[in-house]
Amino acid sequence: MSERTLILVKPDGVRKGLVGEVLSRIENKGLKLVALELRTLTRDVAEDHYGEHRERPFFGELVEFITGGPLVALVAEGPRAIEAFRALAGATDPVKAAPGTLRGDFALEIGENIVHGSDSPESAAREVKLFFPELG
Ligand code: DAT
Ligand code: MG
Repeated sequence: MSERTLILVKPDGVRKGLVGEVLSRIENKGLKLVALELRTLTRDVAEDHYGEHRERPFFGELVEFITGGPLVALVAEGPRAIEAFRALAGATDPVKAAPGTLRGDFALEIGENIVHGSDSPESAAREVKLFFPELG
């Protein structure tokens, strides 16, 4: 059974020149790309995407950061794609993320942790629709 997940190479990842590295790891893992685009998020889309964090103290900074430059949004597909990419990404806090993961290898600060990946089938459905409504 195949599933889809929404992945972002966040603005810090694009700035650091890590798009190729992230795409390589996704493809090497065997996940299939089904949509991919470089874009800069509007505040509305950013606040919608991170809606679950609206009440958190870091929400304002998070929205500033994610709208602060171009990012790469993509949808990847494969068996257990959601969990597979979360494993490639590593823990949210890059200091705790295992070496060998994207966050473990390329980030140091929690607010600038290179990538996003949907965390459940429900968020994947919501996020894929938000970023790529044409995928249905
Ligand atoms: P994840 O991105 O691993 O799904 P999350 O959904 O808990 O993590 O949080 C979304 C993003 O918000 C996270 O990638 C970075 C930022 N963030 C989370 N906790 C934070 C904190 N304590 N301080 C600053 N930014 C934080
Ligand atoms: Mg999350």
